[in-house]
Amino acid sequence: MTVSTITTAPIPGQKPGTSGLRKKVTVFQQAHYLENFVQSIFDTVPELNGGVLVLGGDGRYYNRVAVQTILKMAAANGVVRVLVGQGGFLSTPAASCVIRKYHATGGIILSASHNPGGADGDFGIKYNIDNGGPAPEKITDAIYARTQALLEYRISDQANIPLEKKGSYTLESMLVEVIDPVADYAELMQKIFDFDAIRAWFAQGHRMHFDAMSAISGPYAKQIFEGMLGAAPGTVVNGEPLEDFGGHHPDPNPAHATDLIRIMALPDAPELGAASDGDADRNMIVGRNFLVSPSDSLAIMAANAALIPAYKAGISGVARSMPTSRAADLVAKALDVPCYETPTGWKFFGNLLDAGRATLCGEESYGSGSNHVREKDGVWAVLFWLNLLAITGKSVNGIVTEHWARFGRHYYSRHDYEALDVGIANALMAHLREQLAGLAGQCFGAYCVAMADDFAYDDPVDGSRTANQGVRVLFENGARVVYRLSGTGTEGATLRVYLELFEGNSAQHAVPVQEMLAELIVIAGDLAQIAMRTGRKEPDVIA
Ligand code: G16
Repeated sequence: MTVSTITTAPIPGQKPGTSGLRKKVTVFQQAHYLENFVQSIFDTVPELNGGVLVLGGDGRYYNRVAVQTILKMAAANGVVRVLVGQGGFLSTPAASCVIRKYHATGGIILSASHNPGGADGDFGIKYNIDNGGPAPEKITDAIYARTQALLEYRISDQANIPLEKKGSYTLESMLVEVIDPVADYAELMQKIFDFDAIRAWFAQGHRMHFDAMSAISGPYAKQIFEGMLGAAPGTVVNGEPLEDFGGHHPDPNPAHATDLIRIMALPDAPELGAASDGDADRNMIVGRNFLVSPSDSLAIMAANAALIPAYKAGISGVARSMPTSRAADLVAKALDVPCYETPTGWKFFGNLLDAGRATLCGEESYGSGSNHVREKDGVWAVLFWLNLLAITGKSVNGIVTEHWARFGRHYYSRHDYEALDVGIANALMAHLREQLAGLAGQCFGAYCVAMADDFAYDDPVDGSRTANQGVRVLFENGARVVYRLSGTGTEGATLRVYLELFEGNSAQHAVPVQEMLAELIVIAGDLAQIAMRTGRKEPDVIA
């Protein structure tokens, strides 16, 4: 048993994006690729030497290999104890929960989230800090800088740890504890929600359909919904995590969770439909033939938080990413609590949650969460809705339409243009930025521009400034278009166009979304010259 120091060289492009480093599996399989990034984490976070690390991933292809490599590198870099999920599994929110519960120094989470898996799919790695949340940019920037100067890494040559069996093992002088990936998380959920009320709701014969998309939410959903809450066996489908997600694209949105949408449109559909993504931090909520937009879901959670045991004393504030619709802002105003607008990326919520300024956070990208962990949390969101259904006796559709009647409806859609040429996408954004100064006052039909800018965020807790976070165009009639390039893709560039239109009159609330947004969609396309510059007539994904 020896620790070796291996000579390496910097590898270009190891820059973490919106959520960690995401690349094709084949890129991660290149010699030294994973090791260089992992050593850069250990070099950037010296507290890990002598510290406690949490480790696990969503089980996608390469997860097992990467876990063993990281364990051997952790031992060689002075980590004294690692908590690793059995089988190498930990959902992203569960990893956050375990980091917090055991006061770990940090965690390494292996996932490319909603991106497809398998040998030809994507893989990813990110570092979370001791609050359980994604490392802030000053740390990810430092990790990246370290990758560009790295000349060696350290690794033990000891045999693999048997990850399939719970128990304690030693690797060099490091203690490796293989833990139940679900237990700590399930215990936390019991403290937040009214499990008795939900159990009674299922016992009355109410039904749910949860599609785990063959990803990591399956074991959590099965144990909590079917095991602890008494949902009928079979409530959770695609519940076994598979290395290639069974060919599913584990992204819970109408474009990829098509089975769920179809089932929820059947005459005998259950009351609640839900899905989660690769690493179980996203959620999609569906009523009978009725899709809940993630932005609305956040607003509705905020408006009804007092019905949930953990939030019954009230919420301190709400936070949403900038492109997320402004539905939550109206609720915050009614509750007389602040609403924070942050850049895209869950890492920006961490400071607000730590400082107690926000209790609930959410994003248009099918993510919501609270101060219980420092990641968004798919199963938590489904439990929130289950708890609301059980306590109110209302339907999903009823809760949403009542909310619109009270606050008005923010019609909302996101149009994605995927795998664009990077140069073309950057030029499109540059062209938009060039127009910004002259846009205010211009009218396009009934849409007159009130304000246009490139969003910058000043963190109210640590004073840091994050600029260039997306072009937003606000219209006098309350409509808004936002343009930004995704930071999570692995192929070319993805242009995201976020469209929003407020309608206060409930007689207008049943108009189909794309129909309501039709004029704004044309204006958004013209302003950015999308068809002309990209050659695309239609978006690849409408969410
Ligand atoms: C990540 C981030 C989210 C972000 C989403 C989309 O989610 O954690 O905050 O909203 O990506 O980001 P982008 O628009 O840059 O692709 P996940 O579920 O992929 O970890």
